[in-house]
Formats: sequence, structure tokens, C-alpha cells
Amino acid sequence: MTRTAVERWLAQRRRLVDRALERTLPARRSQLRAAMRYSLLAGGKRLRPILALTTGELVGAPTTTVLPFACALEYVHTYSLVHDDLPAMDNDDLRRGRPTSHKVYGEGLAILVGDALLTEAFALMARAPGVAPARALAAVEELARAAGEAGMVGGQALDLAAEGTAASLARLRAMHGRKTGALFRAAVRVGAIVGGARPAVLRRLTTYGEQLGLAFQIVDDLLDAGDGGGDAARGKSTYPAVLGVARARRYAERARDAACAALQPFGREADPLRGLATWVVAQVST
Ligand code: GRG
Repeated sequence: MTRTAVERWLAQRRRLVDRALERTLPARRSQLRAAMRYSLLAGGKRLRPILALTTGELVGAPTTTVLPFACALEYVHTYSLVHDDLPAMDNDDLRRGRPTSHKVYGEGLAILVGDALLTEAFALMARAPGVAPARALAAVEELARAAGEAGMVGGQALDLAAEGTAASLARLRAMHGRKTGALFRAAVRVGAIVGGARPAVLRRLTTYGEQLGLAFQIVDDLLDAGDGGGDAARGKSTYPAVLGVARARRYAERARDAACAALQPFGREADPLRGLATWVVAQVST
């Protein structure tokens, strides 16, 4: 797929996800609800829900069946961003082009926004219609593990502990594999699990998700470095800091190629996944 075709596909999928998210969280006369909507409906690329929808459909699940799980992934992702932006973590003033939750609603409510989004994510999955209970439970466990100690939260703890120290490539991979990678991996797996993927298919999609998550993180670091290096200024180790820009770029290209190689047995229906991996890395290659 050309870059334009991938971007058109992403935009169309994003609209579908945005509409579904809006339905799950209608406006209410409550400050908490307003603050939850402020962060959840603030835009964002919706990559994780799009991945879940795409792998679900790839293994034959109807879109509507996967949608609640896709929304749950975006709830968890948004919670992590709201908490990550807090003064006790990254202390950021801007997110998705707007003031961060705690800047608008105060720290207390921003903490509660994250808590509520995380909790409601699991309610969304628990009441998803039309999914065999065993598959729904497996998907719930998948997201719980990816978000929890073994995944995103554990990765964030490693990140906090490592601040101000120079990490090795191995430590960087271990930290990001959990902090960012686990949710990408879970996104492709949750869709495939809801759709009842066979083990061999699930293994290939898992590799795709892991390699895409790695490429995504390296590209994010490279863009940050090109943008003035906010991460480096905060004492964070990044892929370009450890590898240098040129090697970091090659590392991202290798991850993209490994992601696409994992999709080799699939036909044209996996083209959007191939296109997405290529699109991610194209942000930093010329
Ligand atoms: C606070 C529990 C807790 C976890 C925080 C993911 C994370 C862990 C923090 C986010 C900080 C960060 C910049 C991580 C790198 C990964 C990344 C670029 C996330 C942003 O994801 P995008 O680009 O965001 O998909 P949008 O806004 O498009 O949804």
C-alpha cells in the first residue's frame, strides 16, 4: 500500500473507533465524566484499537464483536497517558495538542480519570455481547497482564528507576518492551483471541505486534530527538542516545522487516498491517 493509502485507511478506521468511543462514554453532568471525555475523546491516532480490529477481522470476527475490546485498549492507553503526564511522573503540560488533564482539572481529578478509565475498560470487555465466555476471559487476561506489573506499569517503574542513568541497549529494550511494547502486543492478540485465532496464527500476529511496538518506540525516540530532545533533557535513555541516529534508524527498519516477515503466510487481507509497519518507520526515513 502507498503511504497515502495507509493514511486513508487509518483515517477511516479512526473515525469508526472515535464513534464507538463516544457511544461508550456519553456526556453527563459530572466533572469526572467531563474530564474522562476530555482525555479519551481528544484525538490520538487510535493505533491500538485499530490493530485489534484489524487482527480480529483477519481471523474472521465481525467488527462489532471486536469493538468493545478495541475501545478497552484505548481506555487503558489514555489512562496511562493521563497518569504519565502528572507532575509525579513526566510532568507534561501538553498532550495531543491540548493542555494535559491535571492542568485543566487538577491533579486529584486527573488521577481519578486514569483510575476510572482503567476500571471501565474491564467493564466494557465484561459486557461485550456475542463473544464466547472463554474467549472474552482470555482477552481480559491478555489486557490485564499487558497493562499490569508484567507489562506497562512494570515498564514504567523500570523507567522511573532508570532516570538519570545511562541504560544499555538490553535494558532499554526490556523497559520499552513492557512500557510501550506490551500494549501493542496485546492489541494484536486481543483482536485475534476474540476472533478465535489458531495458535500458529496467534504466534505470527504476536511477533508482528512485538516488532511493530519496537519500531514504534524507536521512531518515537528519533522524532523526539529531532524535536529538540525532551526525553534526553529529562535524563531518559533513548534509542538514538544509545545507538546513534543512523543505527537507531536501521534498528527500526529491521523491526519493520521482521514485523512484515511474520505476516508472510497471510494474503492481501494483511496489507493494512504491512502498510502500517512501513508507515510508522517512514516517519523517520528519507
Ligand atoms: C503511567 C502506568 C503508567 C504508564 C505510562 C505508555 C506510558 C506508560 C507512557 C506514555 C509516555 C510515552 C510518551 C511513551 C512512549 C509511547 C508513546 C509514544 C505513547 C503515545 O502513544 P501514541 O503515539 O499516542 O499512540 P496517541 O496520542 O496517538 O494515542
